[in-house]
Amino acid sequence: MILTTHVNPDGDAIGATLGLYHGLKKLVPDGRIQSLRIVLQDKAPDTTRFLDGFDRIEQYREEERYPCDILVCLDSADLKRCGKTAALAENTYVVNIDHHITNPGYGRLNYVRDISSTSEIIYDLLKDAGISVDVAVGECLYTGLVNDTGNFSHDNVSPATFAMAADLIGAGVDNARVIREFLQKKSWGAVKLIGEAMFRMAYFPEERLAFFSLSYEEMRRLNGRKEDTESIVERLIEYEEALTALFLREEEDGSIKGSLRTKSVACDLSKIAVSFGGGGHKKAAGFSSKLKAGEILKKIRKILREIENYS
Ligand SMILES: [Mn+2]
Repeated sequence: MILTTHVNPDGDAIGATLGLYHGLKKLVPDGRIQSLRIVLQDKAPDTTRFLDGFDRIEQYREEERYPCDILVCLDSADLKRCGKTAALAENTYVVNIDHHITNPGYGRLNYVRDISSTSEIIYDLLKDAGISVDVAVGECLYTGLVNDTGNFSHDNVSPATFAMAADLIGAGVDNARVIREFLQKKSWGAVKLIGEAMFRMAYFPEERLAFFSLSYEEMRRLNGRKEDTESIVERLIEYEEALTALFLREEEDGSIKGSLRTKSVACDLSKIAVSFGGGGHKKAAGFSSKLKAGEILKKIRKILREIENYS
């Protein structure tokens, strides 16, 4: 069995994957699951290095063989979001566990729920299976929760989310440690990139859109890594006048990775993201596109101008 998650994995992707990994290890006596592995296209972000099991995460290599009877895809709105590990889905029983409303149900077994995070789904699964959630597992799931709720600031936080958080803290998870390790430890590159984004962000009053675009060349010049750009879109939307934020980042191959956030109740970003081949949630979504950054910006501005009662 192989566990995988989406490209450019975030705290929820890693937290849910490691949480399930630990849970399966507890559920099935040693040796019963043959070669339970975690294989991802990309490296897990350094901010998740403190999590138990981080060193078990393997990066996919073309030349290696991956015997696989069951492939579990976590936090991936569609199969191609898994990147190169999507190839393992061929002739394999695919289990799809996710919380993105745009998920089409690409697995043989699909467990998709519209809740805060995939980590919250894994938490429920572990509880239902009667698996005890200890500190190590709890830290993984708590990190996922903190990631996808914007540290409990988004409106995907439900009473069940807080109940889960309370249970994890009760099990010994150190809230301050997770926040410090995962959220408040930024590399030099990350700090510089956020500074650059804040300094150079544009604002389009008609669409109430905060916007920043980063070329691959600029990212290299600032010594930034992909994972260092994670929080930029969340910072753009902090501007009080802005209703929507768009962050575009050029990949090495010239394609554009887009991230969207909105405060508007009239706006459904998951639909916008789908129209660019991506997916996500109403208030947070993303996509990857071959279009030029300028074209994407133009299209999104037009879409926003056409939304009724946009406020
Ligand atoms: Mn997620």
